[in-house]
Amino acid sequence: MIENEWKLFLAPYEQAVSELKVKLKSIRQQYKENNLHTPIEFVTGRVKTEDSIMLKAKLRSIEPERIDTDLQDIAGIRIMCQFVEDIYEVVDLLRRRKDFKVIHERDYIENKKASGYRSYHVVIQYPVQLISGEKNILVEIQIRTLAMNFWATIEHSLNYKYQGEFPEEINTRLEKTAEAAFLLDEEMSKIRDEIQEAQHMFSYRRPKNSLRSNKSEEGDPPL
Ligand code: 0O2
Ligand code: 0O2
Repeated sequence: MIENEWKLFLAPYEQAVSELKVKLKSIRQQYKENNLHTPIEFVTGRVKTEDSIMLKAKLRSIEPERIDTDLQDIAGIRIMCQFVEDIYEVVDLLRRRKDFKVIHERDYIENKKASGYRSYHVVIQYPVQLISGEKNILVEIQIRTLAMNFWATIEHSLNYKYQGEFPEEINTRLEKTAEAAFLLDEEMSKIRDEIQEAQHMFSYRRPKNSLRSNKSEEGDPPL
């Protein structure tokens, strides 16, 4: 594909990611406005680059004309949660949506990957409205706790450095840190009620003209 063809090919994916980010952030907002614990901590999204698409297609022997059906994560959304229980609440919310259809689910929490990776993956079919009409595209939504995200982010950068061929020592340490992250999630779940009560008290006491900007208030507890 030449540059302009790539631009046209990726445009609906860019649109889907932008729309979904707005929709999912609005779920968070609705929970907050109703003074309820929000299962969504923050949302990020990205569209794969041309290079990354071509590389993955080559590694999987996917023909160029099948890229949009066989590569499910050209558009990717990531939802971060505080607790493992929140992940399953988010998955339920996604299943009940009327504006897209869940077509695949992969539970890498119950069935962690050999690398130690944990996350819940949902692939949806999302209709994008274009001037040429409606186009259904696939979007991969990864739902994970903050601890799972911390581990995956670090492992991803190491993977980039070592191209998956980790020295034995790093491999062992990564396995250990994956278990430590999981243990952290388990321990947090055990004191979930206490944490949520504290967070609820914080949000009630926070003055409306707090000096902190809205952006930093989004994810962190207020000062
Ligand atoms: P990116 O954009 O760099 O994150 P697979 O056959 O397992 O590779 P498949 O069938 O495409 O993958 O789907 P899967 O496993 O549900 O999702 C793949 C994506 O999940 C990856 O995207 C990662 O984002 C994430 N992921 C899966 N396994 C791991 C892992 O061991 N470590 C980390 N850090 N992330 C993982 P990409 O293609 O790597 O792209
Ligand atoms: P906003 O401005 O409403 O989106 P973009 O839409 O381009 O700004 P992008 O590039 O998809 O966002 O993702 P980005 O910038 O990585 O992060 C999206 C949101 O997640 C931003 O919040 C970030 O502040 C928030 N975020 C990213 N990493 C973390 C983190 O480690 N912890 C917490 N708590 N939040 C994080 P907004 O204000 O919704 O951005």
